[in-house]
Amino acid sequence: MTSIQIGVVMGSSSDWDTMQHAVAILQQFDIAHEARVVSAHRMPDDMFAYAEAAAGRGLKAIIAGAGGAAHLPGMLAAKTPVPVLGVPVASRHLQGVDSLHSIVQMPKGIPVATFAIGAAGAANAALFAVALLANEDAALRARLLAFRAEQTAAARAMTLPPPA
Ligand code: RP5
Repeated sequence: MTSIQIGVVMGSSSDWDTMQHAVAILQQFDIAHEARVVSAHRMPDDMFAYAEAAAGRGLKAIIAGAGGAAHLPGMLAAKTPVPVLGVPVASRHLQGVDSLHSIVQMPKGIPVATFAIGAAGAANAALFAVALLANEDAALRARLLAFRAEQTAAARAMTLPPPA
């Protein structure tokens, strides 16, 4: 059995609409991954246990999504040397600006790589994880380059309607 390379965690099942975009990318690239709810404030002991076990389990990165006062990515990063990629989930009242600031404004010493708010950030966090893994995997790098080439071709094929 292939060991899990990337962990995808989120503060609540309500984050899944956003975080599923990370999982879809990992599936597309056939990256062994797991996805689960690990809430910083509702299950702090589980969060610590997840972080403490991550390196020993062979995880290469953790993609962590959370909304509001989004402690999860930073607290995970504080408890593991495994790189943490933070995804700000759009919140009900502040549209995710609170999540973004909570994740990106880590004090010096414990970094969290922070991505855009919402689905684009979740997908990009997964693409970033693929790029990290591709440093040690030539076949995966070739697939990542092919993925980008498809985007380039699609952009070049874009046409615009006549002015209204
Ligand atoms: C955070 O609180 C979660 O990451 C989620 O974005 C937010 C709201 O959670 P629910 O009240 O929808 O479960 O912990």
